[in-house]
Amino acid sequence: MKATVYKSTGSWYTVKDESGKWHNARMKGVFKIDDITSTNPLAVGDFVDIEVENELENSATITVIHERGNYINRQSPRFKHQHHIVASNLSQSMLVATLREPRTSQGFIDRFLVASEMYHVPAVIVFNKSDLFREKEEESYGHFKTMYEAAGYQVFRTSTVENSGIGELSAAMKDKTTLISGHSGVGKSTLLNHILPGLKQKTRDVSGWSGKGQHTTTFAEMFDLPGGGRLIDTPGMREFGLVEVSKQELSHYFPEMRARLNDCQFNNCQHINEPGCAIKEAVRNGEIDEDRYVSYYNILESLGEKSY
Ligand SMILES: Nc1nc2c(ncn2[C@@H]2O[C@H](COP(=O)(O)OP(=O)(O)O)[C@@H](O)[C@H]2O)c(=O)[nH]1
Ligand SMILES: [Mg+2]
Ligand SMILES: [Zn+2]
Repeated sequence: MKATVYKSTGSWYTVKDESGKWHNARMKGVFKIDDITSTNPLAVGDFVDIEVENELENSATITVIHERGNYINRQSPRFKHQHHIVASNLSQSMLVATLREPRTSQGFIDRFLVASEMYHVPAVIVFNKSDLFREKEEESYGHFKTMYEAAGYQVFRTSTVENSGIGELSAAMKDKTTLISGHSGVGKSTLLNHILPGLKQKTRDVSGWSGKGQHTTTFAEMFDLPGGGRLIDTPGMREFGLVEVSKQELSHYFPEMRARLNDCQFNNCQHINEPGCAIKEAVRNGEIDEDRYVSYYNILESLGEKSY
C-alpha cells in the first residue's frame, strides 16, 4: 500500500495511505537512499510503501522508500558531516520575511534563494507584517518586488493583523506541497493559523525572539490544506544548509545570471573583473539589479578558497 510521510518522531513515522487512513509506521531492515549519510533515513514528504502490522494499533512497517523528486537537507548542528533530510518531494519553498520587527536582510533572502535553486525547488517570497509598513518600508518593498520578480520569483505581501494578502497566498499554495521557512518572529505560525484554521499553532511574542544559538531539535511536520495541497512547517529551522557549491557554479543559482552566462567571453568567468563579462555589463545597464550582484559577490567571497 502506498503512503506519504507526514511527521517523523525519531524511529516512528506518521504516514497517510492513499485511502486517507493514518498509520504509525516504522522501518525494518537497512535502507540506503540517494547515497547520502543521513541522521534520519526518512523525511517528511517521502512516498513509501507500507504493510499493515496491527490493524487495531494502526501500526505498519515501511517496506519501500520511493525515489525522491527533490529534497532539502540541513547539516547536523552537532556532527558536521552528517546531514539531516528535512523534507522531500516539494513543489515550492516559501520564505516568510519581514521589513521590520524583525528585519530580514537581503543577504539572508538571497542565500535562501540560492539554496532553493540548488535543491531544484522553486522559491516564493512573502513579506509579512505589511501593516507595519511606513514610507521607508513601502519603498523597500517596492524595490524588492521589482527586483525579485525580474529574477523570476513570485512576491507576496501579507498582514495577519489586517488579514490582507492571505487569499492570494493560499491560492499560490493550492494543490502544491509548500515548505515554509523564515526567521523566528516573522509570523510563520500566525500565517499558518490563518491558512489552516483549527491548527492553533503556538505563536510567540517578538520579545521572545532570540533566534540565534538556539538549536531546538524540532521535527518538520506536514499538514493538508483545506483547498487541496500540503504545507510543511519546519519549526526551529532558520535556513537551509548551503550544499557544496564551487565559486564557478554560484552564478548558475542566480536565475537572472544563469540566463546570460553564455554571453561572457570566458566560460570560467566569475564575473568580477574579467574582460567581456556579460553579467557586469547587464548590471551596468540595469538589466540585473545591482543589489543582487552585491549578494552574489558576498556569497562568492564567503565560499573562500575552497572549491568543492
Ligand atoms: N504587526 C504584525 N504582527 C504580526 C503579524 N503576523 C504575526 N505577527 C506577530 O509577530 C509575532 C511572531 O509571530 P509568530 O507567528 O510566532 O512567528 P514565527 O516565529 O515566525 O512563527 C507575534 O507576536 C505575532 O502576533 C502581522 O502581520 N503584523
Ligand atoms: Mg512559530
Ligand atoms: Zn562574466
